[in-house]
Amino acid sequence: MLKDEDRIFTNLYGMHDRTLEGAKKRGHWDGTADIIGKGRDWIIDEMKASGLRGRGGAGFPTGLKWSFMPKESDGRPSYLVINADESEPATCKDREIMRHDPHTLIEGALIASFAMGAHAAYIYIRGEYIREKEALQAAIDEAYDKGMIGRNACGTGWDFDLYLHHGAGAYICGEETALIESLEGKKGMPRMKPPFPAGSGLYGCPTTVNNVESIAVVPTILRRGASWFSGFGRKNNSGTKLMALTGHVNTPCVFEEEMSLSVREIIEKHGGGIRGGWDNLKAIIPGGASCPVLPKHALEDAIFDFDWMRENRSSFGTGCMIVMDNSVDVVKAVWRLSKFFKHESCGQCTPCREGTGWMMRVMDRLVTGEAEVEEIDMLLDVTKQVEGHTICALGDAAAWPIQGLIRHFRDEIEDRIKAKRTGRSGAMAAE
Ligand code: L3W
Ligand code: SF4
Repeated sequence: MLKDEDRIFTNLYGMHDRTLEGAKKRGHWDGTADIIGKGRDWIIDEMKASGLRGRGGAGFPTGLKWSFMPKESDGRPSYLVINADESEPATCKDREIMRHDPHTLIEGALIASFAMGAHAAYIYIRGEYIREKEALQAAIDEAYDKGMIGRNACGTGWDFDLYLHHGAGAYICGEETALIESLEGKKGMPRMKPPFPAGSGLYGCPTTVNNVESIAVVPTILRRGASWFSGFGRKNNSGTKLMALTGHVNTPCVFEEEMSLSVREIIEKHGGGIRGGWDNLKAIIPGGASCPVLPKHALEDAIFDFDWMRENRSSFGTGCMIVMDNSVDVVKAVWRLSKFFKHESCGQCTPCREGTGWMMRVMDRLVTGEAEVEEIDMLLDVTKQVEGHTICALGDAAAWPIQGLIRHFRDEIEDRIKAKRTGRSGAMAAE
């Protein structure tokens, strides 16, 4: 369990002063110029050694991603883009950083941009995050006023500009290339990859897109050392992480914890246990709507990290867990997600545009029990036609929860179809 002194985010609940002065008192902006003075290679090597994996859902190694950026400029500027379009259902961790600890993000943006040779960074913030935008902009203005960023940032000789861009509320703009398109003033539609943004990103220039939390942890990692950070969690799953618990725990919350604790420890320590006790647990969705649901029997020894979740056919995602107790109609819960993905598909590629519609319509019939039992396998087949055949991960994200539902809760789907046939009240009407 993480001790208080090991926390990176010291103002998660907004109990302290979030201004520059308050942030400095809590240890932020301490020795920033010294860190930059150690040079680009040192910073990137430390980030690699820390084992930090991207905190936005995909878990790609951060230091490795930075190393893809060109060492020498070919005449094009390099950019850092920070993905603050936090829109994943139940994911609400980055918002706490921007509301209460914005200077961790700004200091991280400066150091990360320097390491990648970028003189400018953009933060793309979710359209619905109005208060967060205000808090962050106030902190950016203050950092400019006090010379922490801008010309000769922190007295390092490095010029650095930070821009805050307010999105318009489309989930797909959290996909990194759609976000770049949107920043360029176009419709937020994903691009084919490759090229990855490091080769051709914002305005066709080398770009790295990182999640808010991935950037906000950088200064503390570099101050305390890579081995301090990698000392938490298991190999390949290191560090501390902002996590959240929503749903049927006694105390839903956002918190910082070390990686690789058990799911049960996380729920009991931070969530105050399941409403009605552990035996009343039905299932979890580990870290975002795209992560396949896991039933209670799979969770007795579950470890909350990237590798365990992948090995058990789910995903750690953002680490923001949805907890469902036995009162939950899990078929209906996944049906609701299928509506979400259908609604948020940008419609650019056929398997996703048509497939999300097909999946939702079959789910409509399953949830009311009006489908035929054979349609369960037909639905599974449709998910496989979508998975891996789309431009961006939204297609996969729409397919995986349904696959997880069929894998673990097929009997519940069949029961409601049979109940409908026999006139029993097992099948609930979809809202
Ligand atoms: C250079 C290569 N760069 C990969 C980079 C790539 C990207 C990062 C990860 O989806 C997932 C999605 C959601 N050369 C590279 C390379 N990169 N290979 O690494 O890439 P990738 O493709 O693994 O993932 P992605 O497309 O970024 C993200 C899942 O996260 N998710 C979403 C959460 C949503 C939020 C939110 O609302 N804030 O976090 C939750 O599970 O479904 O599967 O930068 O360019 N060879
Ligand atoms: Fe758009 Fe869906 Fe294709 Fe992604 S997978 S580009 S969201 S249509």
